[in-house]
Amino acid sequence: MTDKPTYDDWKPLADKEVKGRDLTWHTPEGIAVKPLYTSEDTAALVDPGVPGIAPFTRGPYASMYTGRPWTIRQYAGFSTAEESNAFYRRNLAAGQKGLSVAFDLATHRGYDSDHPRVVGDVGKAGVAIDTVRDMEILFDQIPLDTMSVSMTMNGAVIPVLAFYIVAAERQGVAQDKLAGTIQNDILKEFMVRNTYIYPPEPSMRIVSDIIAYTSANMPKFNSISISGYHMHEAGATAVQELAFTIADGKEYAKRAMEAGLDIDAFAPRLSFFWGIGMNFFMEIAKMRAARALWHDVMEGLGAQNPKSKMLRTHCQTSGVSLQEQDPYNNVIRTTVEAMAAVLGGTQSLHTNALDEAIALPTDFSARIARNTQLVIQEETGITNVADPLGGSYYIESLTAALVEQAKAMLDEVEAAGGMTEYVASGKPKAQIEEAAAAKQASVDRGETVIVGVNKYRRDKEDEIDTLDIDNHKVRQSQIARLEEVRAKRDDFACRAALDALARGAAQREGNLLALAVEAARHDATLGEISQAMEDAYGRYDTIPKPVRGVYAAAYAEDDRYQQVVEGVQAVERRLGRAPRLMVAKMGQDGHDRGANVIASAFTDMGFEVLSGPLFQTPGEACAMALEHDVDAIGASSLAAGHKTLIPELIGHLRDADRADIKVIAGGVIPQKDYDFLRDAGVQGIYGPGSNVVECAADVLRLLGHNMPPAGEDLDEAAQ
Ligand code: MLC
Ligand code: 5AD
Repeated sequence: MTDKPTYDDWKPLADKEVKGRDLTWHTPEGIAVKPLYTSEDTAALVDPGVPGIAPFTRGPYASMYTGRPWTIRQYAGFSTAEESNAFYRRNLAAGQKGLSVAFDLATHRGYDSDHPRVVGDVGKAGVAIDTVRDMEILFDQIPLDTMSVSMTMNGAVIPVLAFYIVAAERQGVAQDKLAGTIQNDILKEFMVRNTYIYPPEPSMRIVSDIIAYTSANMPKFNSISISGYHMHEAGATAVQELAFTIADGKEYAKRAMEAGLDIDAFAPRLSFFWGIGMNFFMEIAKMRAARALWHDVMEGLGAQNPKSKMLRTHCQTSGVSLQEQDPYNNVIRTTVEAMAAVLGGTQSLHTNALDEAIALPTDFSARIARNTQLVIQEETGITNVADPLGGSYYIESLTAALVEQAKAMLDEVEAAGGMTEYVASGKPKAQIEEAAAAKQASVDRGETVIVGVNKYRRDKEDEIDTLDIDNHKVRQSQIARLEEVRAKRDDFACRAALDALARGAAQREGNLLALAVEAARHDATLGEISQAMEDAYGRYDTIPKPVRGVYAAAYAEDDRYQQVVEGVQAVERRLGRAPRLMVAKMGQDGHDRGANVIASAFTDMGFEVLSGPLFQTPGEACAMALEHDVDAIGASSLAAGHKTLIPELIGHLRDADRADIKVIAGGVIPQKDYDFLRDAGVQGIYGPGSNVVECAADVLRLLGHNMPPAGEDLDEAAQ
């Protein structure tokens, strides 16, 4: 028998075929992916073993999908509890298996629907929940003793979980029967998602109080969903997502142990959550690497029970990978991402709807999203073998590379004193923003191809039907119910329970969730329960600090970029100072990836950029713009508040006699709202897929500069 051919035998053949071109792919993680993997690559690696046995690289359960398929768990919520309940019931009847509640931003940030700061947010990006009564309606005719329910809540996690427990009680279901998951992952909120309420330290107490409460009273409930998803969406590389998420998990486990809990009493109910994007094999390897890493971390902390060391996860396909242009392509993207999640061994999955980049899902788009999973689960045969990719030379090599890189990053976190400290230093946020800016530059320059956006773009787009929510109507109905609940309750008992909660928060006594459950039984509202704790802890504010230099470096040689930079300089000569842009985030929308990318790119191009704090009211944004005498305001909106908040901002500018300040808008804004916004005075609208350099060129034009179209120089344009 001849010797088995090796990489060295293959290399000259490949070189000849491609005439010596280097076929190495350098990923954003800094991994050099070779054009071929062979048994030589895996010979030196530890064998990944089998699913269901430590270190669980190949999956947490022995039989995996051959025994039970993953849970089809679509994240949803909008408008009122009644409407969301009806939507859930339709979806369950059509094949969905578990529930996952999306709350509106007012709820996330601990405000009742009648609070003046949340006028634009009520019922928009999720369902509005103010009281136990709303929660009862949300789960009407959905038996909470058999349905597993995930709730994505972090800021107002105490009142929401308390409402859930009490709503179940009113359904006749005891706490120990409740199966589900609460997100309860506050560290990543400070890094990327931004729906925090209190400062980091008291927020960490809340997390460990919940872990303590659920491990004592709710044995089937997952106390936390340690989430990399939002880092992924904010632009993190796979290594950043892996390392920071595992480090978050370790931090929560350590805090719970410091609070006196036995690790094996709570660790089996810690769960994870990954974002799955288009880098197919990388995402599969990421999920496998995570399981191996978590196993080692938990061993290091002294866990004995195998379940404590077994990483179980939910996955969601990537929202930012989906586009407004040619939106049916999104069905294909989501299918590919869902396949990666499944081949990576997820326990539960959400597939995004095709209208993601425009609005919340309609019944139609939600059906296609759900059917994507049903088809994979029931038609492809993928579920018939546990971990079908185990042993692939490429997958195993990539998994090992990710483990190694993530370990180095975990060591860095450890050296900084753990993840709470590391997050407080702002370093992980800055690293993720840098990766995001680099990615955006690569898309804008066409190096990363997005079909239908920066390549194969259509001349004219077809309009698709999108969901529109009348937030004024939702707000009115929420206010009516709040009044009804407040009128009917025993105010004295309610006040006493809230006072006990406030004391518990201030004096570090008792369990905050237990105290809030008592207040919820007396129909305290979400805003009241949040406020009781805010009195002790205060509300946390941060000022965005955009990264610098990433854009400039990516565009060092680019003529058009140079033309824009010169345009900025010309305006600067005319004004006697650099043109000033304020990037505004109004309402409770904390999605700031886009705002940060704009701030960072415009700074590199020579603008003076003022980043407003998150959560401004239109009045506050206007006051800040006037104080700093800006030339233009870019309002970034990703949570559907644009039709309320942006016209209000323009109204304030007009009242102050400063209609000369140009207002542009960017983010998730449906085409059908463009005319409405233009009529209101918006002078430029930039949806997903907009080129940042061209956006800057437009702003220069608005500021009176004679900026030529792309591809022409100024002299041609003048002719
Ligand atoms: C599973 N089981 C098996 C099995 N597979 N038993 C035998 N053989 C097999 N092959 C058992 C399990 O042990 C378990 O029972 C039960 O079946 C359910 O399986 P599971 O793996 O626990 O699945 P599930 O209940 O779906 O839980 C998955 C999870 C959980 C652990 C990842 O945390 C979860 O559902 N998370 C969802 C989080 C989510 O939806 N988040 C949305 C975020 S959206 P037992 O008895 O052991 O429990 C978001 C967006 C935004 O964040 O920003 O707003
Ligand atoms: N309904 C359905 N999906 C939602 N998402 C966010 N809010 C909702 C909702 N109310 C999804 C989107 C988004 C991600 C954070 O979660 O895909 O990108």
